[in-house]
Amino acid sequence: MNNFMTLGQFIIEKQAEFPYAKGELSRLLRDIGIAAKIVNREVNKAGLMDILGSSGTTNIQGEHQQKLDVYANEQFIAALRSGGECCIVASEENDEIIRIESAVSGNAKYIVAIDPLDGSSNIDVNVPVGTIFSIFRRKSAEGPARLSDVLQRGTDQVAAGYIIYGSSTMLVYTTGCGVNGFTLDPSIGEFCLSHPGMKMPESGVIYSINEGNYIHFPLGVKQYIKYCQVEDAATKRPYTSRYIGSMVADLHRNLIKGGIFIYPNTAAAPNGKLRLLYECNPLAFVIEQAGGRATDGANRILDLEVNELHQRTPVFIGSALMVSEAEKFMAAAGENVFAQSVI
Ligand code: P6P
Repeated sequence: MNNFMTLGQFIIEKQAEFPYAKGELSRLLRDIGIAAKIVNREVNKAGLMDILGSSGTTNIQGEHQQKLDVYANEQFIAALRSGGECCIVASEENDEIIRIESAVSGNAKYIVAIDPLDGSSNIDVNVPVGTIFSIFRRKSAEGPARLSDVLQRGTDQVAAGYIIYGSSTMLVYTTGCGVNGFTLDPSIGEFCLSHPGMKMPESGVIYSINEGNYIHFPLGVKQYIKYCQVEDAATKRPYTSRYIGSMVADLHRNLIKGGIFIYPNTAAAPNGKLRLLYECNPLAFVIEQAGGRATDGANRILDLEVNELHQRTPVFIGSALMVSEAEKFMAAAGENVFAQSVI
């Protein structure tokens, strides 16, 4: 008798909690789990196969696509297409939405927004990377699903999560009833429940930000970084700086240990770098469900209007007390104040 619960068993058992417990969302999560196992197999062989390095193409973001970016994108789209529950995929790797024709004429109700392989520039140096996914129900009642079905607020997500391909491969997701983590057991090829009911520490001592961009940060962010570095035993400062350059890996560590991740705007990038639809919204859903907080420095990420497919947003996400502290510095400094230096 095995004493573990697989992702499939968990989904079926929890299905009653899903707002639309007819099995479609369960099957959709199963499809994502299948693609994750296939991508994991290739990520783990990177270096042994001709699958490292750039594909020689660029995506709409103007970013060089890694071979594994393209491969992961193809695998998730294929799994969603064959699963039959998804009618549109919005991917970081594709300029436009992808209509799943077989589903559009059918009765597929779900939209999936995905970053198939986030942080993939780290693949060649064996740093953990991740997949981030966000699931909506289509809003339009009939006819082919359309862009307006995709451009929904984060609060409208019915499920969201990520896969981290690291020292072990984990799938972490929420359907709005808490957060659960599953670790892939390669010996049986199943994701098994390893982190039930994940809760983010209310505070922490880790701050994650690319300090190489310090001179370009808003004044409030500069002042918060200096606050993190001040010696103060009562508040366990100075904090520890940890930044991997792979958002899923940084967020996963902070979810377990406590901490704050910040990718702010700059004068040159007024909306920051990270994408709202398939990076910040799904991760904000997970982090909030685990008891954390996610804003753009002032406004709740999940409440932000989504007007464009590849819309970017500044993001402050992590332990609730740390994010609130950072927001105080942002409010006191005023919006979009880019003082040249802060000692
Ligand atoms: P920078 C990876 O490209 C990514 O989208 C996130 O995973 C990561 O947190 C961030 O960008 C790193 O960006 O500008 O610090 O290299």
